[in-house]
Amino acid sequence: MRFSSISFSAAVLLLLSVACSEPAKEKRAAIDNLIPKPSSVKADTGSFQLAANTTLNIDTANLELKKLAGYFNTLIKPATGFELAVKPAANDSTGIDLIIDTTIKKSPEAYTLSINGKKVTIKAGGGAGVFYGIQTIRQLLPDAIEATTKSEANWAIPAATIEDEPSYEYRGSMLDIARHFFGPKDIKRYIDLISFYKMNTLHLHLSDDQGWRIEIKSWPKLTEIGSTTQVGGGKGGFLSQEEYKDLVQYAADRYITIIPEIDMPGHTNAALASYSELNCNDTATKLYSGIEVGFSTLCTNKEVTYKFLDDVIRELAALTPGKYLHIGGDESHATKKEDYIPFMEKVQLLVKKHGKLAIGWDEVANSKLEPNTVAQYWADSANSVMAISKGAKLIMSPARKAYLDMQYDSTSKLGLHWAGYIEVDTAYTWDPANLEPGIKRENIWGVEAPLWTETIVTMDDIEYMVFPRLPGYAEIAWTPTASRSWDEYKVRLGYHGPRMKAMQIDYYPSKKIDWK
Ligand code: TNX
Repeated sequence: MRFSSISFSAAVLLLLSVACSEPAKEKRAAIDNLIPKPSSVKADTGSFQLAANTTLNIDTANLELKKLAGYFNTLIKPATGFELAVKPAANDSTGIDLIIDTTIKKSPEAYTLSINGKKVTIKAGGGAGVFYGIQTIRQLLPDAIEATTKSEANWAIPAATIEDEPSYEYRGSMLDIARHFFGPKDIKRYIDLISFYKMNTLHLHLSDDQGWRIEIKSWPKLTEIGSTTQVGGGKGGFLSQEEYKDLVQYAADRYITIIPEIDMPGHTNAALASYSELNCNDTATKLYSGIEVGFSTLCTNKEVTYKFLDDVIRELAALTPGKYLHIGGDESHATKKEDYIPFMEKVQLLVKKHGKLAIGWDEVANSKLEPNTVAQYWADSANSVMAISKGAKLIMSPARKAYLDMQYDSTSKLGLHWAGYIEVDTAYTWDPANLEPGIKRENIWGVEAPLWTETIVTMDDIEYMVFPRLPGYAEIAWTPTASRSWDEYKVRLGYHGPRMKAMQIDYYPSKKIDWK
């Protein structure tokens, strides 16, 4: 009796351990794992077989579609070895149809994707939608599609019909290349990574106390002096205008707009160290490589300050096809409020003079706002509500939820924690339109997750802080809140582990996720 009960429990244990190890091997259909989650997905039976002789069918007179077809080929070529022929679309063609149909009345970012045994069709009102349809196909292909060398896999795309469109128009991330400098190669990788999750904006923080990172031809010492260090005292660096233009184009080819930020009147020590005349006492400051904030200010009542800003904004506007320039305005603790307010008003007018619209951190709301100035909520809901009352739309970047430089928990080796610890669930489980009383859906332009780089030195560091949180921010911006739930999302994210590995992303393996 006793013996048999022992063997019975041993058998149960054995069964249990077999059962427990099972889910790790279990494969879920790729169609169930898409991030961000599409508006509507109907899985079908069968699949489309991608092969060397598959054709990309387009309206060959459309240059944008030609580019998109080229992009598709560059995505799949390393892993598959295929270079698909691009052909004029014909009604009976088999293969992959990329279609821009300008009669579609939805957002140009919306797309439909249908896949069956004979054909894959992406249809959208604009190129952006086609691009997002391509990203969805990419996620439906095996993870091995991300390999950088030829890899053996069954390149099948599961049959389905997907209809999809973004919830918020603005979906972005910010990269601070001022505290630590990151050059074109890293920035391009960053662009590639965020575009995979259908984000459309990269905000580049180009100047701060520790470094000035963009060439300004009319004020050359900004980079000759102001770019030569970074946090910790490294050699820093800067982007030449040619490099910057190339990045803008690289981003545009991925339907990403770069928004350049020159932070002011505070966060300006690098400029103050480069030109003595920008200081009220006419003495250049020393270069700075610490991580304090709030100690520097441009001299707001000197004429030369506005000549300087006019030149900087003019050159930056000429490099920027997008509508917006970011003028910072945060943490200007060394500027008197009575100086800060007219300063931010004058700078908005300079931005306007050069044909652009301004974005400022939420403090900008203390000044009069030009029509269409956007406020970026990061810390102060009262400022943000004031911005709304002055007619502004908001970008939502609440530090306690969306700051990619916040540590995951108290054991994180990188990052800060002044706004709290942000584990993957904290990063995901918030609704921009339900975070602060007084900030409603109609006040919000979109969502941005900023990465400040005081503690971030290498691309690996970037990846570790950005992933796996960024896919969640992308989903918050893309997928309506009513269609999102943490319990469901965390499973999908678990299945993205192998994908991120295939993309060689050095992500933080959060214990909140059952990684596959
Ligand atoms: C606050 S957020 C800042 C940045 C810092 C960041 C560090 C904002 C507008 N200002 O200057 O880098 O905290 O988390």
